[in-house]
Amino acid sequence: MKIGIVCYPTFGGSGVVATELGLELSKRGHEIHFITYSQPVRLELLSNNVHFHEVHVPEYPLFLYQPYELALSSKLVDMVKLHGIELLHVHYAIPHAYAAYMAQQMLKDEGINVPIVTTLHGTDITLVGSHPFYKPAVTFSINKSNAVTSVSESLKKETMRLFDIKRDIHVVPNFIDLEKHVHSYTDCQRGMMAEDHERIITHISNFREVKRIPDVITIFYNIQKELPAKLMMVGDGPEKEKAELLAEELGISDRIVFFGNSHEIDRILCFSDLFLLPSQTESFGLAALEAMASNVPVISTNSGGLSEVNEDGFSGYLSDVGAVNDMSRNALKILTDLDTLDQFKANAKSQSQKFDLHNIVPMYEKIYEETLKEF
Ligand code: GMT
Repeated sequence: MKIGIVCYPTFGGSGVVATELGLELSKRGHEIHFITYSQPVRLELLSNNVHFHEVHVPEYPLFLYQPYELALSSKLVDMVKLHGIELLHVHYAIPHAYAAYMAQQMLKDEGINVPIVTTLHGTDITLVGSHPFYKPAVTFSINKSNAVTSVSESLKKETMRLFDIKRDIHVVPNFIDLEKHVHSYTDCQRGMMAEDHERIITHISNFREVKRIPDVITIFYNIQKELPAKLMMVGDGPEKEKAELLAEELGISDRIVFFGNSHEIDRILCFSDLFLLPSQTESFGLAALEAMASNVPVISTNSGGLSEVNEDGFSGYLSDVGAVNDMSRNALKILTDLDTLDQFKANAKSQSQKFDLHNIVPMYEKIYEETLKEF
């Protein structure tokens, strides 16, 4: 199949899923066209059947806001015509599903029919999409898509609760390429980051309010009072400075490394002992899955789809949002004794195998085939 993939090309989970999906589909013989405003961060190699088409938005002084959707719709029309793209798979409803619908209508006018598959990722529904300013357009775009997928049961339920949805939603969970996470957790140059007796705790996110970054710092503060530990803070976003200030106030700055956005997630996870994800809400928690695939158990909240990913008492522990003392106690339960830690590491790896890309990607292929047949 010739598939056009639209996504945010950034470090965010939706862009990562879209990119990894495109790459795997290309290995399975499909021709993939990424259409977005810059080359997706995880898309390192373009090839015979992996193409990238940049959406340009010319600046014009009349516009306070440059019309990205318009530029994207036009680019989609051009690329479908030029490359014979058979299906558009858009990741993140806003504004991608809306722009794809406009492109579909323009193409229809020229006798070209292209179905749209929309994948809902989380904040497009829970935080942004349900805002009254966007809600009618998001509802319309979901209902007009030819197939809709959601990354968890929880997100599907939220979508049905928040919007007037008149169609079915398929649940296709996030996935992981286990072959990329084959390293052993005993040999990861951890000596560069910490002493042998220190535990390494890691958090990776876009440092937005929804991630509850102060909770990460507080949980780590409680942990390091009980045993020697270091905290790796990976990513960048509006809450980063607050986190740095809190660490200073608590007198633990020298125990925390702020990496910023990193292309070396695998290396950092390789030397990590525990992953913290105390989010307010999380439709899935791809970062937690990546941690588990690297043998790293997860301390998370039980919000959104996290309970579909992290199994309480097995791959880590789940607590209520804001229950930092409970999360600290659970972290210490895992970290204090080395045999327990090893057991949780092995469990985390085994839990991640449920999301093996070899089982999940065919679910998307089946949806494409059915959509094309029915369209
Ligand atoms: O907030 C983020 O983590 C970024 C956001 C995105 O759209 O890039 O992530 C969402 O999509 C990911 C991939 O499906 C999910 O794993 C994340 O849980 C989800 N984030 C939230 O729901 C807050």
